[in-house]
Amino acid sequence: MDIHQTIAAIATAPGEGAIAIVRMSGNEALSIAAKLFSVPLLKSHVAYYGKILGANREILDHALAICMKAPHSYTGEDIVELHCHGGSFITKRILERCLEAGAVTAEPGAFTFRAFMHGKMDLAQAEAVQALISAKSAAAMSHAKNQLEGSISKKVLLLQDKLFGIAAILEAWVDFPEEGIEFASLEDVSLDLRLIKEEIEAFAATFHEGKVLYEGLTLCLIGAPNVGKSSLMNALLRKERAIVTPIAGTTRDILEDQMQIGDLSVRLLDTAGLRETEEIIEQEGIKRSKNALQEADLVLLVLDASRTLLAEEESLIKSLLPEKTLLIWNKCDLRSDIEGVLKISALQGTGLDKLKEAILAKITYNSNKDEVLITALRHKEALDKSAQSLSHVIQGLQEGTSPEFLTSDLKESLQHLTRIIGKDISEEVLSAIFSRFCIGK
Ligand SMILES: Nc1nc2c(ncn2[C@@H]2O[C@H](COP(=O)(O)OP(=O)(O)O)[C@@H](O)[C@H]2O)c(=O)[nH]1
Ligand SMILES: [Mg+2]
Repeated sequence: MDIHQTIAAIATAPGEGAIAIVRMSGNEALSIAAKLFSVPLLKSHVAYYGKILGANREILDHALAICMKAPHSYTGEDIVELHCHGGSFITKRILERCLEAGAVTAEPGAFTFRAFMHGKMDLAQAEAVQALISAKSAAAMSHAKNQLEGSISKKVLLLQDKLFGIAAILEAWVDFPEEGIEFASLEDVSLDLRLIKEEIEAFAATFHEGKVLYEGLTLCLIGAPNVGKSSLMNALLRKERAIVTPIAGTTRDILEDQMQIGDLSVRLLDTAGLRETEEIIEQEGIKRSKNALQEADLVLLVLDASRTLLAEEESLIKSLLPEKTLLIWNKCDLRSDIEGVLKISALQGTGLDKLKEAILAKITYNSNKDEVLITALRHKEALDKSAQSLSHVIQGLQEGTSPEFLTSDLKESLQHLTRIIGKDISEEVLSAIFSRFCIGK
């Protein structure tokens, strides 16, 4: 991405609206504005009312124009914003006029990319801009805002600081092999490294929670036919979404719907009951149930409290991952002396609040808004690699490897952390990140 040209884009959402904004950023922004706006933009950060003029001085629109002179702007460059009437035709025409007058079209994320290149924000903050725009729940928005304010960057810098301290000790050992050892004992350094590594791993482990926060949670109802999966789906959604009948094999296809649990958005899947069958449609439904099972973040295995467990159910329970499964005893209106933690009646709607609490507890989602979570796979991979390099250092220390060799692993660990905030990063990675942005951001 070339940052020497002056870019222009429509910054507001497409369609009709009261006002739309066309903006430009770059060295030529002000001189281009002088060609197409009837009033000179003398002062920075002041709105001027005037006319947008075509190449032959014809009036295209009446508008407000604001310039924000470098470095006091979003991108760190001269920016001009034209606030015009919000029709899609007129805004396109005004954008074209900017291009005629010397600007080039902005690629997705180009403005934020420039902000990053000019040191207005680091890479984790730039990624937060997009996260904020695409946030679909209050919790996701609040997290993105913290990230934009630098929460992830601060945490990374803190970890790096600690590693720099260790690097200094290792270097002292190299430079002063005799006295150096007195700076710190081998055990102390090992212990410190282990603690830092654990901290990095714990930070990486927040990825799951972060993903749930942004993308929501997929819950899958699984069980034998007629245990009340569809009834539970309806009870949770509070509407008659799925067909419920006493006939086994009623649900064939996967049914899907959205709901909220606490501040999380949840995708609920109802599936065909698992059993041996010759019926072709039902067989296909069962195949789909098994796929949905794989895809789910959490499986709700529904059991019928009014009868004893079937052999198939016993083996199903054994085949599911305990950390991904909740056992739910339904039809407790028919029999309540059952031993089980989650007892519900989908028919009467009892036990559902406890079930929701159990779901939140199971996915270890805590709505503590101040906790710093990572949500980008890129960040998780960098943290994993950083921890891995540290384990090489720790292992080397134990085996008595000379400090010279250990410093290179330590540097690598630091480098992986640095990539999160965006130094030392390849062009491909950068363009992959910014191409996900919208145009004009
Ligand atoms: N008594 C009682 N019957 C239920 C309950 N939940 C479902 N049923 C009945 O069990 C039958 C099968 O329910 P359905 O939801 O279709 O089960 P699915 O095959 O697992 O989807 C229907 O006749 C429901 O009315 C419950 O909590 N208590
Ligand atoms: Mg069903």
